[in-house]
Amino acid sequence: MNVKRIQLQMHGDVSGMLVALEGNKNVPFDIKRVYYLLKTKPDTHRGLHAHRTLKQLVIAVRGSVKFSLDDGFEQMEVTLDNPAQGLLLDSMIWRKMYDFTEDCVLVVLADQLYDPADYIRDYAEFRRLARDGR
Ligand code: T46
Repeated sequence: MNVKRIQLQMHGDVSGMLVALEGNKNVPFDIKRVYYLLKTKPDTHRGLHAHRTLKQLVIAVRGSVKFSLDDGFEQMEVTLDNPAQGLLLDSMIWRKMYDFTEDCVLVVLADQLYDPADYIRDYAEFRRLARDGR
């Protein structure tokens, strides 16, 4: 599956810690957009879509969340709970995020601007497109 964990360097000194994100360096694309998810209500899920072409790097800078991922052929579960670890999601990955802790903040870096037309929100359509693409 085109999903990868990326280890990010944690810089630190006596005053605290810092993680730097740089396009085409530790983030493997040109960063066009940054957004964050926060205050997700307990016992709800988010996502339930795939992107036609968008690539993203997701980091739980606070708290934790689980991802259920599917490329149309196989499924995997990933827990994000470490601000020094990114989850690289390629295009055509169906995602559902769940089990958000109350304090969870997810920072997302994207290689494209927001485009609602890039979303596939119907799982049957996603699976058909994913399988046709191979
Ligand atoms: C993903 C996960 C981790 C915008 O106006 N601009 C934006 O850049 C984005 C991403 C969303 N929005 C609006 C569209 C909706 O009215 O914010 C609202 C919530 O967006 P969405 O339903 O897409 O949010 P999530 O939490 O289901 O998913 C988002 C990303 O869309 C998705 O690509 O991987 O975060």
